[in-house]
Amino acid sequence: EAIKIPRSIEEVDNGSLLGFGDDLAEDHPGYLDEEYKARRVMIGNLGRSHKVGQEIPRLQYTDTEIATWKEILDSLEEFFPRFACKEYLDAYALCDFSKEEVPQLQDMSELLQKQSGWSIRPVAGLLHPRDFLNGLAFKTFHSTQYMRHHSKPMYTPEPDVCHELIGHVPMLLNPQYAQLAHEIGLASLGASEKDIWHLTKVYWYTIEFGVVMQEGEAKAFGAGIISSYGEIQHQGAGKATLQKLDPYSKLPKMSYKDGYQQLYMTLDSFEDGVKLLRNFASSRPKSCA
Ligand code: H2B
Ligand code: FE
Repeated sequence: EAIKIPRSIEEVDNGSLLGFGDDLAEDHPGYLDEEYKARRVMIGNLGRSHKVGQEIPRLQYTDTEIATWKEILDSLEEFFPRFACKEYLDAYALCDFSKEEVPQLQDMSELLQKQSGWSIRPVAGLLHPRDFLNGLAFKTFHSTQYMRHHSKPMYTPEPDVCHELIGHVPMLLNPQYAQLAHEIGLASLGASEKDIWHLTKVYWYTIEFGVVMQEGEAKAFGAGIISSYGEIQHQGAGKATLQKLDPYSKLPKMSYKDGYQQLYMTLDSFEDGVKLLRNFASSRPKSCA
């Protein structure tokens, strides 16, 4: 099948989901909660029917959902000053998150547009990697809008609105980091299946689990570290292996389920990371260019 290269964000499909979608797996914390599942379907449908250019519908989060948001934020804030990189701390301050309500994707999208020219597009769940990466090429971040299950506030097996808003959105306010994400996206346009898999790993070791060297220490910028109560302490404790990111090399297999990462890839700085990924992206042969 021919690889389609989208020419605009409208041509990137936001409906092709991996993983759960509406049917939660047996080990998902919300598996037996019919009310939770119905709400996810409702919120997912809002994402599915969203058209580029429209405002993202505002959700009235329930008291239970707001309590989850507050609990996560309260717990993580304790660790940010020690373990997050300085760009994250600045960006987090700029977000000025309330704990009395869950921020609206529309408001965060407007803040992003103003700061770095990026937009948020709502999506019903874990998006297909090609579509997700292609979105980055159009400075668009596909974001879920539903909340994780309240029974496990510190755990989610999939992206949820807390992971997106705490982990991803703040860093995208930083123009250099946003550039880095853009380069990964550009490299994905028209890429072969094999290259999409490689770029998924590049994404994993930077945007999701990246660390940057600052004053001799590896500081977190990856959303999977920043937005996780356990992972941020694990990474901050400094026991995992560090390895300088080399996008040209074969990258190690990603581990999704077996606890925390045992290996983090480092950037010397965001400036350095942008250069590295720009050179890498422009050296990629396009399978159908
Ligand atoms: N979809 C959504 N909704 N959020 C993500 O963070 C995400 C995704 N990450 N799809 C992508 C896949 C990533 O794991 C790579 C590119 O496959
Ligand atoms: Fe993520």
